Amino acid sequence: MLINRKLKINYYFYFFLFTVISILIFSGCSTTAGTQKDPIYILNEDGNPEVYISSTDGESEKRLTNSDGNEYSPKWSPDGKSIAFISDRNEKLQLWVMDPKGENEQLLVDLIGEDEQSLVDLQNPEKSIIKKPPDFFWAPDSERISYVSFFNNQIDLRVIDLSTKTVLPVTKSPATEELGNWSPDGEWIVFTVKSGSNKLGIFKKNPLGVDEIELSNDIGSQPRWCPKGIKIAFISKRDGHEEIYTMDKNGENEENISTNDSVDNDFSWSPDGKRLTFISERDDNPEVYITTVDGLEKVRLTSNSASESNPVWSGDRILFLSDSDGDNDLYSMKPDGTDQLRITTTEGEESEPNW
Ligand SMILES: [Ca+2]
Ligand SMILES: [Ca+2]
Ligand SMILES: [Ca+2]
Ligand SMILES: [Ca+2]
Repeated sequence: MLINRKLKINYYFYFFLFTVISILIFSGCSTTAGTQKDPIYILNEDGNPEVYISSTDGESEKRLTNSDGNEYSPKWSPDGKSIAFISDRNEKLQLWVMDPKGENEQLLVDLIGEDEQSLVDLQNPEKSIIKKPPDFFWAPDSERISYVSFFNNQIDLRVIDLSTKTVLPVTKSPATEELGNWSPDGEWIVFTVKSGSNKLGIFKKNPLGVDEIELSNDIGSQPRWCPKGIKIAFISKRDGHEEIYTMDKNGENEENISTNDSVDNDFSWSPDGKRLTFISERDDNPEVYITTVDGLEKVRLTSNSASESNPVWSGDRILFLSDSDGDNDLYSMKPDGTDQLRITTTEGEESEPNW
């Protein structure tokens, strides 16, 4: 009896230990997946861009798409289960989604109408009405995507529900809007009205309600909520050149935080919303910098005569592009500029990194 009982206690103890260890390992993995995902990007090696994924250490990379068309703008869903991207493989710009292995590609929606396709040629932007791939942003719930549409010769913002494929108009006006991201609570979409209206500026709208609120009368670009939802950063040329501004989520306290006569742009929030990384040419050529959200403390993180671009802050690292060996490659570093790591080594052009 006693031996039996001892065995039983041992059994329960080891079962308990196994469960605890499993939970620790499992939750550790899912935490990582929720923050710093593997870098995805476009690689154009032979005139045919494709979506690629790399491990964070650069040791393994994999092509995810295989089409004759041009792919653009791969973006992770916040839950890390899907990658959305744009492709013109069907002779028109469309929004697609696939899983992280590059399988189960699914067409979501046309971004441009039949009549407008002939006006858009992203490979020759100087001849194109739209100069860059239409913006789109995952909702925090990973179930919806906001995007820019170009139909009936009109640029508007829309939201598609991924499970039902229902499309909801966010704006419907002759004005030209530029899309920003979702507020972290998923309630609001921030956007700018750049032309074609007597009310230009930065607005927020709740796509499921009726509220549309003006935040700024500046026709700033790239409005982005901070990950904690407290502030919105944007680029403004109100001083004649590009500067990074912040404002409170209600539009108050607009503040120039880059404060420099050179071009400052291309910013990305830190996950805690306390700092931003950005590109500045204040030291003669594009370099990666970080700044505190009040703009008071700035640190240059890179130092070379090459061009750095597209810094993306995720977890405790910054992913960025540099053409230091003649063509763009993907690198990452810590937010203090140390531990720089080269991720890709191709002779092709990497672009549009996301992680
Ligand atoms: Ca392709
Ligand atoms: Ca419009
Ligand atoms: Ca540089
Ligand atoms: Ca390269």
